[in-house]
Amino acid sequence: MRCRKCGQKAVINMRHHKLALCKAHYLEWFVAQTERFIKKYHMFSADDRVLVAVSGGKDSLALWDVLWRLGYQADGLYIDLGIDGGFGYSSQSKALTQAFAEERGLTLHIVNVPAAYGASIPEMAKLTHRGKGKPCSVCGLVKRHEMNRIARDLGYNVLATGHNLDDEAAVLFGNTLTWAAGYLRRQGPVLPASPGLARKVKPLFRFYERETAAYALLRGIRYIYEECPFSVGAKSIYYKQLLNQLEAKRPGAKLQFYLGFLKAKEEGLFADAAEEVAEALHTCPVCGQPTTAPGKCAFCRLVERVEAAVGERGE
Ligand code: Q46
Ligand code: ZN
Ligand code: ZN
Repeated sequence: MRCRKCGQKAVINMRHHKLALCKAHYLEWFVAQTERFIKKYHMFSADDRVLVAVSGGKDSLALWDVLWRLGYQADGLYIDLGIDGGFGYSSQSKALTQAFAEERGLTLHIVNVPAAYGASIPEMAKLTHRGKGKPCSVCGLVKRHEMNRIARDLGYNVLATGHNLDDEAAVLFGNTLTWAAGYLRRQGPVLPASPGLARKVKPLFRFYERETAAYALLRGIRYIYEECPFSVGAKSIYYKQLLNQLEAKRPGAKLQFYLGFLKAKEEGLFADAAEEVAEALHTCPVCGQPTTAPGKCAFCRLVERVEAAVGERGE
């Protein structure tokens, strides 16, 4: 297989694009495509202050690397969840993220959840009996809240995450299986800013996972290979496998599935319902973030319960 641009040996063949490229041209293509998507979907411009949520994994570090190369004002946020999993998942991923930022002279903010709230994510889930042994719902709630908080407190108007097409298609597949209209309504590469919340963007959403992995590897980015230990058995992994089977038979099916959804939304699917939801939000009296709950937001209620349980434990 030869590179379409220079005829050298190709390192990657993207069947859905009918495009094979060598290392140099692949790296160039990936950066240019990201820039194209940022513009096409009106994600942000050079004047915006972007906070990139980095986990130490390939996608978020690849995203931060690309934004840095493109000259955007992009700082990083690492949330230390206090997850060990027998191999120091959080400490390893934090060290890799810090090394990445130092090598490039980039600003990295770190939130340490156990230090800030008195319990790690798995402890919070146990103490509050949430999630049936899985800390993922607590984790999602805390991560969302902390990203919004840091963006608001430090004046970032855009929050960027490294979700790739495989992630997005799997979430869409899950939401479609249950016709979860509320989630479908808010799913997309850009979630506009609302009072108290920064705009959320996913600049890598049109890249297949193997493409972001190839970018990170070819660029020599050191990232954590292991997944979070709690991701084992997650439904999203099963959906990804199903979609991969489909993709193997029909190259491009995943991209078509997702882009078709975006087009349907653009044409008005869920449009009426979105207005009703926007009106239902109000401000949490404790943290000031928007919430649909009648009183305090879910995060503040969680923290209260964690504090009470930690107090009872006599710490
Ligand atoms: S939610 Fe669950 Fe992830 Fe949090 S506990 Fe790990 S697997 S990191 S995206
Ligand atoms: Zn080439
Ligand atoms: Zn709150």
